[in-house]
Amino acid sequence: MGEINFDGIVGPTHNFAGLSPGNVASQKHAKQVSHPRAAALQGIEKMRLLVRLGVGQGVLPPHERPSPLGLRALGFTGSVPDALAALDRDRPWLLSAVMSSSAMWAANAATVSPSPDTADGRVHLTPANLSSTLHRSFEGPFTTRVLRTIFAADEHFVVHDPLPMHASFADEGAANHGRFAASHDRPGVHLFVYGRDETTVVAPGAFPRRQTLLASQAIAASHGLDPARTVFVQQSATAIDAGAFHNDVVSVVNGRVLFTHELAFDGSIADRLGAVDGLRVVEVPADAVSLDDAVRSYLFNSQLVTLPDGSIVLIAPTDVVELDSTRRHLDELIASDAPIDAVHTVAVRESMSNGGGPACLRLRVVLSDAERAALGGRVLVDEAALDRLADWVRSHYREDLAPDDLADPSLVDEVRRALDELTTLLDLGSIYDFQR
Ligand code: SUG
Repeated sequence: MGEINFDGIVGPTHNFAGLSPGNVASQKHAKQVSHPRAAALQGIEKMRLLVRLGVGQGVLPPHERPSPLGLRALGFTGSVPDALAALDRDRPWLLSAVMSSSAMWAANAATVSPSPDTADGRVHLTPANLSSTLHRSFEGPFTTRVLRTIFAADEHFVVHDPLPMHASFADEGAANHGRFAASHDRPGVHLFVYGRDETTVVAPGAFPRRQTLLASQAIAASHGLDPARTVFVQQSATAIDAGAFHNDVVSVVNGRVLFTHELAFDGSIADRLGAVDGLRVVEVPADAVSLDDAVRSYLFNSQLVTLPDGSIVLIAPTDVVELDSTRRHLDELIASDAPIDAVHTVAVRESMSNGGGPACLRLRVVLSDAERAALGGRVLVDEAALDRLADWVRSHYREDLAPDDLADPSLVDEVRRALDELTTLLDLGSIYDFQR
């Protein structure tokens, strides 16, 4: 039994549109020129590091853009370039919404419960509805199609429908969920973190609370998790209002370890996690690293992984060594007896500029050998497969993309050629609407 990180491949329309209120980096970089080729290659190099460290690695394909669902919903049924031109003229922000490459943040693709924890002994996945932002609300149905292609073997896997598209069911997937377990094959304790209960309406001007308690509870129930081993904790309003729009911006779980900022939760988080045997909470005090520095550096949006030799390493964005407070604190942490043995940094600046660090880019799935063997497609990658993906990126992706380029008709053709070839590389069949 082992963990596989499925990373979202950054799409050819990766761009900075400022579409996510409450996400400081997205707002700050709005309308800047993006670099899709560099972005996708940075993601591939991060995966290469994980492969070299001996951690299972998979990929999820980019979504078709412009979003066919988004265009249909807006009443466009004819020529795609004409639709883009009309949006560009009348409502440019909707143009960037249908062109967004936000599905790259696979931590928001779904919530996953591995088979040792579910009532029927199968792996359960619920694609996130991402109902809090318009551009991301287009993702759920296609994510469902992709997951049902990869996790198709129904003796092993259940891919649920996303929760209904209502504010009461607002769900952002694994970014607000962590699993504690003594080892991957042991029964886990699930921590679901929510921003508001389903009856709360957030005051205008406050940053959005993107996950409801009801959504988290509905997922835990449909996955058949043991209520005695399932914990629901509210994220602190202070953290959300400092820019922690997902809980994975301020904490991360691995094994028996919770690495978290002091202000991520109100009150003692350890007291809420009594069900975790041998729990180790590594809490970073606000006077060592302020919440603002945590959000700026994405210290906690690191991947915390157990390597084959049993050591625990943090895969952090390079930003953590560029900022004094986080560099100093990490040095102290590694020298201490805290259960984090080493830090590896990865350069994922293009993703970071939209508020996505190393942990945002991956969906963790714990699988047995039999489950792993039952995966559909050719989505598990080794270094040779990553080389092929990098070549594919180099031959199809633009170096730069400016806001004005989003309506360029030739971009539509480029995206289709790239994705068509990718489905062959990953052996996924005709998953895209344009292929059907
Ligand atoms: O949902 N950014 C994403 C970042 C998601 C990060 N994921 C996790 N924390 N797991 C979001 O806010 C920005 C798009 C833009 O502005 O162009 C965006 O969607």
